[in-house]
Amino acid sequence: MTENEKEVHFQEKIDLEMKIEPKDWMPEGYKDHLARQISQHAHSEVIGMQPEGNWLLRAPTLRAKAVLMAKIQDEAGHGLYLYAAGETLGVSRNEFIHQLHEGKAKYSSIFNYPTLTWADMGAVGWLVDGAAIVNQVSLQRTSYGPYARAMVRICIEESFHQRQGYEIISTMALGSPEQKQMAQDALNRMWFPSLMMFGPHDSDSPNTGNAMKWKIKRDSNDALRQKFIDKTIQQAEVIGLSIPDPNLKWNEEKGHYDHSPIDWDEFWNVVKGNGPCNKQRVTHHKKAHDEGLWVREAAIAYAEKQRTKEAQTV
Ligand code: FAQ
Repeated sequence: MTENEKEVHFQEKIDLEMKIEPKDWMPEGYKDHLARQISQHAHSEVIGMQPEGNWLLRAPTLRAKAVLMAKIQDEAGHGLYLYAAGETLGVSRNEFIHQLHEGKAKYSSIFNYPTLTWADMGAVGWLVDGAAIVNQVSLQRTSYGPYARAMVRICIEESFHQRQGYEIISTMALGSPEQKQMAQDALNRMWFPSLMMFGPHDSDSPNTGNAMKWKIKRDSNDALRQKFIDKTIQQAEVIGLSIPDPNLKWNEEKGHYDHSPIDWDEFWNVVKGNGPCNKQRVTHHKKAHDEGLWVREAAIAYAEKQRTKEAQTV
């Protein structure tokens, strides 16, 4: 088959909703696009452990601490599934991490905001995991098999994460006036950054065209953001919190809520590395990575030893 025929056959498979698997032929552009998105997704899961790790030693009860610990460990697992999915594209995990440290690979803007109070643990689970689920449920139907399968498993765990966050925020919202104020303050600070997780407007999203053609993305940034807004407003109402947007209004004609414009200057500033915590997050990741070198070396040495042993017994 010529390259052109291979490309036609590839697109036919995509159009027929068939999954592309690691050994299948794929255009370089598809491979690069996936490696970029999967790695930035993996980095988000891992960097996302930091804002929550900040509260682990200050959780108000033993139960809250155990639940938060389990949740943070799940995020590490999500990073692992995603790095493994990314490695099937021929890029090593080391290379992905190198790109993160060099600032060539991105991670979600939301994790560059500080978590100032315990209520933020509620807001992260409720809003950040809630937004992540909306995005990831859609990605369960992505065209690349290893990414789609990772998403199925991740979504099951994310729904537990969203519930743990909602439990924290609702307990505080229905608690004393001071607790309710903390919950409202967390919502005020996290609302717009959560909407930014879905990326720029479709008209300013350079990757969407190919992503939709190749069915890597199944819904656009704006469509997913709107879905998240529509479902989250009711959740806020149930616990008596107000979404910090005076222009939220049900639009009968569209069947969706209208909302205020998003501050895209703030978004790009954070994406470019100038958010409140960007430097802290990457510095911490580098330090942890360096300090873990001996663990990686020990694991490699052990695997080598086992291989030699097995070779000798054959
Ligand atoms: N932050 O052309 P588009 C989680 C970049 S997991 C930073 O629209 P695309 C779990 C984008 O990369 C959360 N950068 O790009 C958890 C591109 O730059 P590039 C992570 C962003 O890929 C919870 C440029 O802007 N989820 O939270 C952002 O078509 C709690 C132009 O944008 C995923 O990663 C942003 N928000 O659409 C963990 C889902 N938005 O790469 C711990 C998978 C855009 O060309 C605690 N990813 N950019 O240099 C996706 O679905 C997509 O990649 C989008 C962006 C929707 C994020």
